[in-house]
Amino acid sequence: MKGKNQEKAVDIVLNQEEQKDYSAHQIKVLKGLEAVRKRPGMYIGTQDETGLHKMIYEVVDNSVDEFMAGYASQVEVVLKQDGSVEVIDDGRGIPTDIHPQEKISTIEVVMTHLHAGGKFGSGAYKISGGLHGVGVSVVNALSEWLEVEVHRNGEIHYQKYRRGVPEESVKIIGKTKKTGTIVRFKADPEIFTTTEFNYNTLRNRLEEIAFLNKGLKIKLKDERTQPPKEEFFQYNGGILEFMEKLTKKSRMVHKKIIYFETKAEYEEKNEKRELIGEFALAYTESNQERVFCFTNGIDNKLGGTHLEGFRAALTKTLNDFLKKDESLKKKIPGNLSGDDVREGLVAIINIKVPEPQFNSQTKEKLVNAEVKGLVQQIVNDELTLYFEHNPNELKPILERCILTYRAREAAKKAREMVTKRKGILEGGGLPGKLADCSEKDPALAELFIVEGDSAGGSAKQGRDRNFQAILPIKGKILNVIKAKDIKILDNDEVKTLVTAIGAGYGNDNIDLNKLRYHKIIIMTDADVDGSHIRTLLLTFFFAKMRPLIEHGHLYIAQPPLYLIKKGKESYYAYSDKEKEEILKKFKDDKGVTVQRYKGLGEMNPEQLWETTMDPNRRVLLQVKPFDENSLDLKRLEETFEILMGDEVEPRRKFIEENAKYVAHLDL
Ligand code: 0RA
Repeated sequence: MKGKNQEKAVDIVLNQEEQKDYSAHQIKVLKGLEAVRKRPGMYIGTQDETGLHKMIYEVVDNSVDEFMAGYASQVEVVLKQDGSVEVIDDGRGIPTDIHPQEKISTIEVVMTHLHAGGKFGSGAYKISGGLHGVGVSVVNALSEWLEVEVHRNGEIHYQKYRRGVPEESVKIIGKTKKTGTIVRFKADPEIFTTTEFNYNTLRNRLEEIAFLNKGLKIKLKDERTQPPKEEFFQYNGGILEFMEKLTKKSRMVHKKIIYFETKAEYEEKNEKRELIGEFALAYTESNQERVFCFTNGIDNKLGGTHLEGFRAALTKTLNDFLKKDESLKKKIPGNLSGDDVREGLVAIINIKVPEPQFNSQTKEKLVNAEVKGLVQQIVNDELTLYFEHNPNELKPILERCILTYRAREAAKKAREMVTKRKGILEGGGLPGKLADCSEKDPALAELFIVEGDSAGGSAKQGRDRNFQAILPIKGKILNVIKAKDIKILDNDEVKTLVTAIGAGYGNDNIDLNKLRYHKIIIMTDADVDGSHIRTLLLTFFFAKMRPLIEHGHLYIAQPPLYLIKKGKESYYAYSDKEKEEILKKFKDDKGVTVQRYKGLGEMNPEQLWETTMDPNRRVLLQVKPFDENSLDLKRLEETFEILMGDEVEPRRKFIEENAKYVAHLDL
C-alpha cells in the first residue's frame, strides 16, 4: 500500500489483478476506510465543528477508559500550532503484540479496523470508545495524517497513517520507562468544513470529563497562541464539586449537598457485572428541577432508566421519613407525589455500566431495564442512611416538598374550578330563567336584564316575544371588582348572565361572534335599590365584559317615574322636571292624578311596553366606554366603595355621576 494509492484511499478501486497483491486484512481496511470517508456523518455525526471536536473526545475516551480500568491517571490534550492535536495518556498503551488473527501488530489493528476496540480485553476492560464513540480507527480514517506512539514493555512503538492508511508497518523507535499512548492527528480538511478547534468548547467538555471521573487529571494546552495557554482539571470531589458549581447561584434550603457513591453487583447474561453509581443532590428555592444524567461519561439529556430509579427512590424515601414525622405529617393529607419532590431539586446522576444501551444514536436516553431497579436500590439505601444521620438536613427538604404539594393542590383546584365553570358556561344550555325570543339573528334580538321576579313577570307579558328576551336576575349581584374569577364564575347570577349573553366571559375571551343579542338592556327600578343593581351590573360589564360596551351593545332602559292623568289623557314623566312641565300645561289641577312608579312591577305589562320597551316610544341610554382621562376602573373601584358604604349622600352623587359615562341616545 505505497505510492499513489496512499493519498486518496477512498478512490481506490481494486481490479482483480491488483487485489491479489493485497492481503485479506488490507482489503478489509481499505473497504472500512472507504465506508467511513464516504459517509463521515454516519460515524462522527456531523462534519462541522461539532464533529471535529468529537475527533478529540474519541481519543480522550480511550484514555479515560484506561483511567476507569485503574491504569491511567492523566490525559493531556495539546492543540499544536499546525492545527494538529496531541492526546497523551499514561495508561497501559495499546497492546503491541502480534494480533493472533491478523498476524500484524495489534496497534495497527486497533488503528485501522472499524470497531476493533471492543474486541479487546474481555470483561474487565471495557472500551468506552466502543460504547461511546466509534473507535480511534474512525479518527484515523478522517485525519489527513495520524501518528501513534505506544510506550509499553520498555519499548516505544510507532506508526504513521495518511487518511487511515499506514505509511509503514509498526516500528520500534526507542526505549522507555513509562507506559501510555500518544495519538497525534490532523483532522482532514477534505472531510470537515472547519478544522479549527475551539478552545472553550474543548475546555468545557474536558472539565466535565474531569468532574465525572473523580481524581482524573486532565491537562489542556493551546500552543496556537503566544504564550501558550494551559489549564488543568482534577476534581477529587467528583460530581460533588460539579454540584457546588451548579448551585453557586441558587439558594439551597438545606446546608450541605447530599453526595454518595456506591457499587451494585448484579448478574446479566450469566455474567457478574458491576454498576458504579455516583449521586449528588440538593434542594434550592428555585421552582425548577435541574437533573443531569450521565452514563459512562455520556450526557443523557432525556434521562432514562437511571433517572427513573433515582426519582422513584427519592419519592419513596422522602415519603417514608414524612410518615415518621408527626408534626410534618399533619400538614398534608396525602403522600408527596413525584412532582412534589422534584421542584427545586438539583441533581447529578453519574453511573457507569458495562453495556449501556441508548434509545438512539444521540444517546439522549438510557434504556437498560436492569438499571432502574439497581439505581433505585442504591439511592434508597444511601438516602435513608444519610437522612438518618442528618435530620437537620432532612427537615427543610421535607418542608420544601410540602410547600410544593400545597401549591400544586391549590393550583389544581383552581384549574378544576375554572374548567368546571367554563363547562357550565359553554355546555350547559340556556338558563332556565331566560325567557328567550324567537329571533335568531343577534343583530335584531334584544335582551332585557330585569331586576326581580315581579318586574320580570310584567316584562315577559309586555314584551314583543319575537325579538325581545327577558332575563330576570335576583337582587344584588356580586361585586366583581373585589372577587376572584373563580368566585365570580361561581355566582349564579353571573353564570346566568354570561350564559344568556353567549359571548363568553372575561375581557380577553369575549367572542362577539357568539353574542346572542346586539342590544343588552339593563332595566331596573327607578329607585335607589334599582340604581344600586344597575351600578353593580355596569361594574360587571366594565370589568369583565368590556368588549360589549366598546362595541355599543350595552344599554340602560328608562322607565318613567310618574304617570300623570287628567280625565282620559295620560302622560308619563321621566324626571321631576318633566313632571312639573306636564303639570304646568294643565289649566287647573282638577281631576289630575300623579302616580309615582316605585318599581317596574307597579306598571302593568301594557304600560311597561309603551313606556320602556317599545322601540318606537322608549328612550334607551347607550353605555359608552370610559373616557380614558376621566374614569378608569380604579376610580370605579373607589366609587364602588362609596356606593356600598352606609352614607346616602356619596351614593346619590355616584349615581348622578353614572350619567357622565352614559350618553343619551334616542331610538
Ligand atoms: C486496545 C486494548 C487495550 C487498550 C487500548 C486499546 C488503548 C487504546 C488507546 C487509545 C488512546 N489511549 C489508549 N489506551 C489504550 C487494552 C490494553 C491491555 O489489555 O493491556
